[in-house]
Amino acid sequence: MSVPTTSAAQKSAVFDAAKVRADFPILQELVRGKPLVYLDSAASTQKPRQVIETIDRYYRAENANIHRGVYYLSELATSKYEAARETVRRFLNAASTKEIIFTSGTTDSINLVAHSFGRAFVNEGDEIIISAMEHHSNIVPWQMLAEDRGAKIKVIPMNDAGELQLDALEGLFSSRTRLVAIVSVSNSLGTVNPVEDIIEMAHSQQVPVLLDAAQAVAHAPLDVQALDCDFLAFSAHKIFGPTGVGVLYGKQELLEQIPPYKGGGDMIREVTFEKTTYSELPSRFEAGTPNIAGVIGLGAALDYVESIGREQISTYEADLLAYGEAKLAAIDGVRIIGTASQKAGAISFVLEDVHPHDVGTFLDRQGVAIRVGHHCTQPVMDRFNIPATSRASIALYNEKSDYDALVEGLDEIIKVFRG
Ligand code: 7TS
Repeated sequence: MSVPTTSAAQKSAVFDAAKVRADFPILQELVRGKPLVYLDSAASTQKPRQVIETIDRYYRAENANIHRGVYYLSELATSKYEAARETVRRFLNAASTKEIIFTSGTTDSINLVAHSFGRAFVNEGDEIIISAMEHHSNIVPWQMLAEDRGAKIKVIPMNDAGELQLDALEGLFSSRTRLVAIVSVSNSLGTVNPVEDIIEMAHSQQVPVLLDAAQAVAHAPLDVQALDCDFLAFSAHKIFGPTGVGVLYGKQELLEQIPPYKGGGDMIREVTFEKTTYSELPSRFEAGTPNIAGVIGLGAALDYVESIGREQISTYEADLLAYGEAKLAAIDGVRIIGTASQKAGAISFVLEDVHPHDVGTFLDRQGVAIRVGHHCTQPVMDRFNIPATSRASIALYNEKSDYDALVEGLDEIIKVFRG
């Protein structure tokens, strides 16, 4: 009789929220004398001890520069760094580690594509399609490119629910369209975009697609081959890893056609004063000493997520988000901004007659951390004709009691402001 093996899915068939919470030391901290209620994971997630300990161990026992030493520590650091690349490859289901470029974050990844893809493929009169709900980091690099090349930005509009209007997308394509760059999950509305449909539409016009997966990455499975996206960007700090490190996935055939972004050490084959030849993928795009500890920490973060199971996380969070939305919507004077049929992670809202900054400051005194402002999506605020929202965003360590604390805080605010 064969011994049954435990698959990752079986291991985590039951999502144990208390156990998950216990992995995050910061959630044990008191804030302003109160237990921390952390509802700002869309800005940055907290880190489990598995990640903290991996980075701690790296600096205590494994630290050296990579790709250049012939001694033990350098070889060890190199093998850990490259093992993290394989972890990312597996996590995204990319075809090869050549397709995984380490960057400093989503913003850096998008700038890399804007710069390198832009230099290779975008010329005067060409067009880039983005959407009405992009984060500034998926708007500004394209505007800079457009200005530089004399290209044009076109924008997929959205409806009052905060859903992209795909019927309008059809009409935006032209023979000059060079790229569609689109957010998978909106950070300010929580909308989950139908990226599969968008990719299919773009590919039918021979246009490649970049996905900004900064928000999507921590909430549901991601498979770049199933999606067939051409580029995908995310940041480690939004998926329980450290700040200052991120990933650009790119299809090998595309990465091979675009020039390096930054020049320096580690990305060259041979340098003379007359001419430099560049190294192979992926190091061609990783000039200089990278964030080695950060990359290794990212690997630990992805292993952590896998040990829990992305399907389990997605199911758990969907239930949690529905609970939060129902509770917030039931408050007299609360208007939820972004009511798409598919949402993940974030709930934005405005409270009648109270500025979001007052909401945020008041909640902070209760130990409740939310983000208020335009969330680096000013065009979204303009679309809804509001200056700012309050945003409560979750990750796998949140519980219904976090939303309860938020709602209690809002009830208090209403009492104060309405007398
Ligand atoms: N794209 C999206 C969709 C984002 O939500 C963010 C950060 C970025 C790109 C940029 O990521 P970075 O790691 O390069 O800075 N979003 C947020 C937020 O919602 N609150 O703070 C940062």
